[in-house]
Parts: sequence; structure tokens; C-alpha cells
Amino acid sequence: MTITASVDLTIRDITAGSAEGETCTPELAAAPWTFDTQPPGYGPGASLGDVLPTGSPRQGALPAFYRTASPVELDRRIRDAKRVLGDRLVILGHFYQRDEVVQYADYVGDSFQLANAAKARTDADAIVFCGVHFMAETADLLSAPDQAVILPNLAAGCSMADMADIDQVEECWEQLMELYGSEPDADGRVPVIPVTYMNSSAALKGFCGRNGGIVCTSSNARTVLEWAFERGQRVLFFPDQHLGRNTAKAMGVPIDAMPLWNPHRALGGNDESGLEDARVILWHGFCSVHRRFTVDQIDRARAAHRGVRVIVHPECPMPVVDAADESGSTDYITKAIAAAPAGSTFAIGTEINLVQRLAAEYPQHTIFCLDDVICPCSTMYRIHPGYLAWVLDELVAGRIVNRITVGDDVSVPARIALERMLAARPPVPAA
Ligand code: CIZ
Repeated sequence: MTITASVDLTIRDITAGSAEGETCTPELAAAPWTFDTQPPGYGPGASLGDVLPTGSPRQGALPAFYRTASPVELDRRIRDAKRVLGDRLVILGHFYQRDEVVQYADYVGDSFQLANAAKARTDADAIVFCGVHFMAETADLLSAPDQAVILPNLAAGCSMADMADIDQVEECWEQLMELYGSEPDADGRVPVIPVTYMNSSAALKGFCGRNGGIVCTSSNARTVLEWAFERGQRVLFFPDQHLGRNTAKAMGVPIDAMPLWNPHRALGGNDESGLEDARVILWHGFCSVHRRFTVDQIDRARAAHRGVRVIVHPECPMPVVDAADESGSTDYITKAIAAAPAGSTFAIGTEINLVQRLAAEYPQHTIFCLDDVICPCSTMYRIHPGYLAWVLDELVAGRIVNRITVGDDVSVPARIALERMLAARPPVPAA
């Protein structure tokens, strides 16, 4: 296996970030196991300052061989295992995953596309998800009960998903029910509909299923909010405040009708009258990678590249989305670049591995990341070829390690919330 140019570049930039006092270190890419056994934390990278909840899955020590093997040896083992396991194995690689891992994936895409790809591969006994924990849970929800979903490194969580846990959401719900009651209005709309972003634990998807709510992705957030407003007077949106705010604002919801809910304060830090007038109650969560993008970076990109098209992810803060030309999901960004005339210039506000891969795939365009001090997703980087080789060797030996399983008490309502999302359709425009 050769380390690709894009990865070298990423490691160099991580190092540069570290030299400038950023929270990154080249060890995140080269030896993520260094952080598995250290005191709880996400490790270096964009999420370093976020609080890792107690009870998050912990990765045991990776056997020494996989920590010390050369890239060539790991490559040989992964390819051999894939050959032996054949169609019984499917490997999924998230768009944000590093290239040294993505090269082995049978499918590359966003979390929902990948979970659906897994669902379609009924011949596979093992689904190895090279992404983060909530993605593997979603694949388990959508796959058949006899298919094992494996996350190569259990420390690959998601700091945004961890910002809303089930106890906090239940407590918030209790306070809202006390304030609003549960009686529908004259149009039959209940006081609140819970909406969870796909980037959340299965427990929160289950909560939505049990309480008349729904799941959304960054591609369908508007359709899902429209679904919710048909059925409810207001929405409780978690965990990503930015996706909720950007989507609702584009639908015409005034900013002052979108209070923030801080789970550590009574009534989320709001007074009753502010909550009475709320249309969307936004959970105080965010993505630490997308939070790094700024309006200043956009101004600098425009000054340096005439005609640049700035596309940012809707997990970016509202002023950044407002200053960009467009905002959209990873799928939107990928399709926009594929459809552009040759010679286009793009400044992209999303995770670096996707941006660098798009730049390599479309040499006819100029494509760069808005954030020039690259500080990557701390948790995606926890998947290294060493972990992939380990879980595959174990499968060849007939053992399943790092299986992610969602219990029936959660999976049954969580599937209901996912099915509501799949059934939600944009309203038909009036003739
Ligand atoms: O859903 C996903 O995979 C993520 C993290 C974002 C997106 O826009 O696809």
C-alpha cells in the first residue's frame, strides 16, 4: 500500500496545526491507538475540547502486531481477508474517512446511503462500517438480524451525537410536556414534535419513534421539518443547533422563534414566555469540525479566487451559511462538483478527507478547503488500517469483535422514526 499524496498532505497539515497551537497532532493519523488507553477524551483533532460522556464505548488495546505492522503488511492482510471472506463481507467507507481506509470500501457514501447499501447486501454476514458509532448503529437498525455490524475501533464516536444523551432529552421532554401539556390545538397539531438528526444515538431515534417524532439527514432536513410542522405547533430539534437553525431560517422561521436549549440549565436556560413563542427549540449541540469555518475564510477565498463558488455544509454556523453561495449535505456537495463545467473553482466548507478526495477526482476543477489549518475529525481518524486488518483477521478466524448491536427496546421505535423519514415527501406545490 502506498500512502497517498492526500494523506501525506493531511498529516503535514495536522502537524502544521499542532505547531500553531491547534489541538491536532500527527499521531492522530499515524497511531490512533495511542489515545484508546488514555484517560477518557476524544483525542486530538477538532473535538479535543468536547466532553466525552461517561459510558461511551471504550476500545481495548489493539494487539501489538497491528500497531507495529508496516503499511505493506497491513495491506496484504486486509486484501487476503477480503478474498477469503468474499461476498460474506461488505466494507462501508464514509465520505469523511481517510483514503488509506476508503480504498478497501465496497461502498463510499454518507451515513444513510451506506446503511441502505448494507441493507441491500443480504448475502453479507458481516458489515464492517468504517465510520463512527451512530452510523454503525443505523446500519444495525436497517440490516437483517443475522448480519453483524462491526465498528473497527469502538473509540470512533461522534462528539456532536454525544452532546445529547437520552437522559437529558427525556428530562427536556418532561419539562416541555409540563409547560405545553399534550393536547392538540384546533388543527390537531400536538404541542411539540421531536426531530433528531441522523447524527445521534439509536436511543434518540427510539425516543423520536416513541413520541411521534422523526429522523432527518442533512439532505432532507427541510422536508422533515415540513412533515413535523404539519403535525406539531413546534419542533424540538437535536443534537445539531446549526442544521436546525439554518434549515428553519431558510423556511422563514424567525431567529427569535428558535431558542437554544442548554441541557445543563432549568428550562434549557429559557423563560416560559420565550418557549411559548418558540417554533423550533434547538439543542445546544454542534459539530466541532464544521464550527471551525468562518466568514473571514470565505472573504479570503473570494479575494484570492475570482469567481470561486463557496459551498458549505449546513452544520456550519448560520453566518457562514449566509455568506456562502450554497449550502448542502455531502451528497449535495459531491453532485454539485460533478455537474460543474470544467475549470470551475470551489471553496468547500466540510471535512478535509472528502474535500481532498474530490480535488483528486476532479483535476479539471480547482477545489480547496476553506479552513487552511486543517484540524480533522478526531473520531473518524480513530479508524486506521491496523484496526481494519484486526477485525477482518478475526472474522477469517470465525470470531466477531467490536459488534454494534441495538437492543429491541430501542430498535423497534427507532425504525419507526426512520420509516417516517423515508415516507416524508416535500409538499406538492399548489397548481
Ligand atoms: O449523514 C452523514 O453522513 C453526514 C455526517 C453528513 C452528510 O451531509 O452526509
